[in-house]
Amino acid sequence: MTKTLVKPRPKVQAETKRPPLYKVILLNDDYTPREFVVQVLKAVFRMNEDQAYRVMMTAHQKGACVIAVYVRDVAETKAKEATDLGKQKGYPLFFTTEPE
Ligand code: TYC
Repeated sequence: MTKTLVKPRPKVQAETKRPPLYKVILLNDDYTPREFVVQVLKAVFRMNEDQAYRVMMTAHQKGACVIAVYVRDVAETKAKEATDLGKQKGYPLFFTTEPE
């Protein structure tokens, strides 16, 4: 009788490995009304009034603010959604992403 030897296959990747994360960054501009920035942050990033106001003011004063961290696909989708809300109103509001 011949024995078939089955080599144990190494796990392709540990199940515990986490996907790389991406930051969503809000950029300041001179034209978008503060209140509109706050509205967008609340709608797209589920912030409350207080959080949204602080983030908006940080971007306003420093030029940019990291607002959240997600997996790549979610970060890119949210950044585009938020940027598009501004575009619809004719504002240059801009959200970008970068790897953490
Ligand atoms: N600087 C804008 C103004 O004075 C407000 C603003 C804040 C715009 C943050 C964008 O990311 C931003 N109307």
